[in-house]
This record gives sequence, C-alpha cells and structure tokens, in this order.
Amino acid sequence: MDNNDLKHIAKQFNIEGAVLSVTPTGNGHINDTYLVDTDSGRYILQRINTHVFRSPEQLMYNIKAVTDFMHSRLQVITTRDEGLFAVTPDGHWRMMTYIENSYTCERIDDPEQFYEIGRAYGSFIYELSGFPAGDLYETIEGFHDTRRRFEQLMRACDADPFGRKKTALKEMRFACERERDIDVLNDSVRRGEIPVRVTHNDTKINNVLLDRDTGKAVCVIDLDTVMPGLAVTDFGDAIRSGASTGREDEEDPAKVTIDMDLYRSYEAGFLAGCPDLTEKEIELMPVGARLMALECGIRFLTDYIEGDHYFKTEYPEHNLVRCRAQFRIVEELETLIG
Ligand code: ADP
Ligand code: GN1
Ligand code: MG
Repeated sequence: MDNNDLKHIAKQFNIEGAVLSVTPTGNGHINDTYLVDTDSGRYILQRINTHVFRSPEQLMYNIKAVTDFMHSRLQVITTRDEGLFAVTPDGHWRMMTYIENSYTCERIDDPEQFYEIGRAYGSFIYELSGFPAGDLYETIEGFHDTRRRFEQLMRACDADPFGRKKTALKEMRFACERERDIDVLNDSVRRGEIPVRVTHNDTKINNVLLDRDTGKAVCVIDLDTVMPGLAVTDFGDAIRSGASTGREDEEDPAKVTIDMDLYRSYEAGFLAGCPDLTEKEIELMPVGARLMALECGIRFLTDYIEGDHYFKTEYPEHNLVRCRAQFRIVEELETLIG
C-alpha cells in the first residue's frame, strides 16, 4: 500500500506526535501489520483480515474486553471519534500499543525461551479464569473443532475446484487414517471431563513478546482468537510451532523432528503459568499437541485444495509443503509420546 495512504490511516487514531513512517513488520499469516513511527512514540497498525474475521466489531469488542480485564500492556488505541477500529476504502484498521524493547521468536534457540513462552500462555489462561467466557464472541466458529476441520477437508476434496487433489493423495490418506483420533477432545468436553475456559487459541511462538534484555515474556499478542476454548489446545499449538526442529514450511521432512527437551521446557512453563490445570487436562496435553499438529496440517491442506484463500502464501505449493511438515510432526509425536 502507498505510504501516504498508510500515514493518513494512522492519523485517524488517538496517537501523539507527527507520523514519520509506517513500515510493514511481523510474519503473521492473517493480518497485515505495520509499525508506525511518530516523533513521540511507536504504535502497531493492523489491517484486519475480514475474510477470516467476518465481524470486526465483535473481534475488537473481545480484544478490548480482555486487555482491559488483564490490565495488559497491550492496549487498543481508539480512533479520534472513540471507535475501536477505523474503516477506509482499503479495509478495517486497528491500532495497538507498541511494546518497546521486545522481540518475537520465529525459532526457539534456547529452552529457556520456550519455558517463558509456556509460562506466558499458561498465565494468560490463569489470569483470564475470572473472566466470564460467555461474554466473548466466537470470532471464528468451530475454530479448534477438529472434526469440523476434517469435514471441511473432505468437502474441499469432493469439490476439488483447482484440480489439486491428485497432487495431495498421500496427505489425504494420512488425514483419513487418523480420523479415529479427531474426536478425543470434543468427546472429553461433552462428557464434562475438561473445562471450557477463556483461551488464546493461536499460541504460535511468535505471538509472545519477550524482553530484549531479560528474555522474560512481556506480553501475549495476536488476540483475535481469544474466546472460549481448551487449555490443552493452547498447550498443543505451541508445541507444533516451537518444539519442531524445522521451519513451519520446511521442505525437507527429514529436518522436521520434535525436540523433547524443548517440549519439556514449554510444558514446565505452561504448568507454572497455569497452576489450576486439572489432572485430566494435564493427562490430555500430549493429545492436544498431536491433535493441533494434525488439525493445522488439515487446515493447510484444505487451503491448498481450495486455492490458498485463507493463509498468506508465497508460491503455489506453499500450503502443501506446510501440511507435510505438520504431518511429520504428528508422526514424530505419535512415536515419542503416543
Ligand atoms: P498476525 O495475526 O498476522 O499473526 P500479529 O498480531 O501476531 O499478527 O502481529 C504480527 C507480528 O508483529 C508479531 O509476531 C510481532 O512480531 C509484531 N507485533 C505485533 N504486535 C506488536 C506489539 N504490540 N508490539 C511489538 N510488536 C508487535
Ligand atoms: C495463523 O495469525 P497467525 O500467523 O498467528 C492462524 C493459526 C494457525 C497459524 C499457522 C486466525 O496464525 O490458527 O495455526 O496461522 N490464525 C488464524 O501458522 O487462523
Ligand atoms: Mg501472529
């Protein structure tokens, strides 16, 4: 987007100082993120992906409610007319406080880092345990309903709108062979064995900001999917993204393994951050890890078959490559933790 347009959008928010520059930042797959530099501070400007999040009103209501409740350092900056987002011909925009002196990891290079990320996601759930889950909107329906994700894949394959199915038969078979697995968490909730809590639901390692000097977690970001969910899926989604030795889009499956030392560090951090997890939740944490990798692979595969309209991609097979890497993680976890 044109820099002047971006500056113009930034000026619609309640910020201090003259806007000097607006530059793209971050590696998210969903929103467009920009760093706004003014002569008296920095801010994060994001274009909300309204193809993914159909109701920006509900999305921003959730984020405002949760950040206020937690007294988070991450705060919504309102527009000059006190709105939670701005609408321009280019889309829907929100602004958040920029957390200075922080960084995000795309890869874990030290188990301590992963411990910190685990502690941050664990305490996120713990801090929100007093927040009434029913007050939040479901920003994406059935987000971690693995059965629903599986069925979406089956429907995509039936329609096969781009004739891509024939290039993904092995992956299809992989998913189908694990169909018996995918109801475990749903069934456990239905039987009342594990509680529905307010959870983050997108616990990738790069959604925690760490302090540049101390390495300690400063705050959890990317709150678009904060809604009622399961602690075990928040546990699992980070394992697939942080305990893997390969990139999320690693092309060589041999490079994708699970580092159990990293797994254990994250687990220790998560348990320390959320001391009220029930025995059953703790028992199901490995299942959460395996299922989140499977579900994420299924989602990448569905998007590949459907023509890449959900995740940002850089080349035509990108989602298929990502799917293969996730399925490697599933195999690894099946071997290592059952
Ligand atoms: P997406 O939904 O696209 O993943 P995120 O909200 O995770 O978007 O932002 C993308 C990246 O931008 C983050 O991984 C982080 O590096 C950076 N970022 C986002 N918000 C902040 C913030 N408030 N302070 C500092 N950096 C941020
Ligand atoms: C997306 O927004 P980002 O990049 O943090 C996705 C997650 C996936 C992840 C896979 C709202 O996360 O669910 O696990 O990509 N977020 C949404 O990398 O769909
Ligand atoms: Mg993100």
